[in-house]
Amino acid sequence: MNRWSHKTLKFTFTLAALALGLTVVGLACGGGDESGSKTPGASTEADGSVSLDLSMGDNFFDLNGEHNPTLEIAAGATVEIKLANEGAAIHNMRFAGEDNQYNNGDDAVSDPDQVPAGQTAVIKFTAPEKPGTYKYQCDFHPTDSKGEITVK
Ligand SMILES: [Cu+2]
Repeated sequence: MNRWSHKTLKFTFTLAALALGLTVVGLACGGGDESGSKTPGASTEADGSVSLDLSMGDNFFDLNGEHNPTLEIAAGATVEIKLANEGAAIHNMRFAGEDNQYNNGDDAVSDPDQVPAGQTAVIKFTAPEKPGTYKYQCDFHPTDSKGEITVK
């Protein structure tokens, strides 16, 4: 093998390694798009279900310091939100459901529906199939403790 062909071989190998590296980076980036939620702190299971922790203060919902956060969830995902009342007042969480109206049959309400100071609760529901913006609130402080769930 002469000098030139050795150099060519080395160059080809470098190109191949570079291409492989780019492919791996490309795959890693693409995987994130399949997540069921882009909400910070939310975890998405393999089956598409979403779980996250939300605090309740006086009077606001709190996601890692963000008050009344907009939660982004995939259409049809199974959602479980663990609620912790870190305020002094009683709170809860109600999700308006598919019709985006409160106080009817398709609402989801935390269990228990009245959460005393220092206590925890869980709200479970299936995200609507139709993409859009849906409301959630605390029934005790509906003008202050409220937010939206963006279904995509
Ligand atoms: Cu409240």
